Amino acid sequence: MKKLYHYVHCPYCIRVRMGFGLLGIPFESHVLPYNDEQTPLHLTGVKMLPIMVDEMGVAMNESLDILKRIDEKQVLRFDLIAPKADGLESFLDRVASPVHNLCMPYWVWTPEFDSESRSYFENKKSKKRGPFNLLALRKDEFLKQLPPLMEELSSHLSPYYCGSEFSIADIMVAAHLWGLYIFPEYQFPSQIHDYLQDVKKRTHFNYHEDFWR
Ligand SMILES: N[C@@H](CCC(=O)N[C@@H](CS)C(=O)NCC(=O)O)C(=O)O
Repeated sequence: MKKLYHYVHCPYCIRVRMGFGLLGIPFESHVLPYNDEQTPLHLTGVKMLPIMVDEMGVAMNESLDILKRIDEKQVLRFDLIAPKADGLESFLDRVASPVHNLCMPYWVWTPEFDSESRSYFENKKSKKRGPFNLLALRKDEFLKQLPPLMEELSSHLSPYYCGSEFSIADIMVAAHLWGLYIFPEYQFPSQIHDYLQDVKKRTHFNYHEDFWR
């Protein structure tokens, strides 16, 4: 069986979990503590997850490369993204900033983290974003950035990001937005919530499953 090394909150890791789920490929799940540098460095030479290790023991990283490798029958329809690729990448970049600023202070209190990995994560992330207590105080500023982004997303959905067919683009969008469900004062517009729930259903995604094993 393939092994997947991942962080529960990480959108790139969620992409791969969703892809495995959509394709019905079972995998051995390994949630690594964020401060474990040794395991990813040993597997790929880079401290970055997700990492998939195949049945032959070959390790690879990069979420989209992993998904292309496991998608033998091209169910994920990477071909549909090309005309929308720039817009999609730009949307993901712009939405990541408020999502991460709002959610990081909450993610670190989920069972994925212990005190050491929490300190490691906050030390690393606060270099760019500032301390998490200040991020939490600035929540209104970040919340205000979300409605125009949700409207932009909404204008692309008909009902899926690339048109009538579900594709990898929907997994990329949903994986980036999923973490926002943790933020207590944010509610997705109902169309976006329904869209995310549809992606969840198709991909048999269960965000919390590794927490309660
Ligand atoms: N391009 C990579 C990005 C993966 C990535 O950025 N992973 C982050 C977690 S969200 C990571 O492993 N960071 C390690 C660290 O900052 O210590 C992909 O698509 O897989």
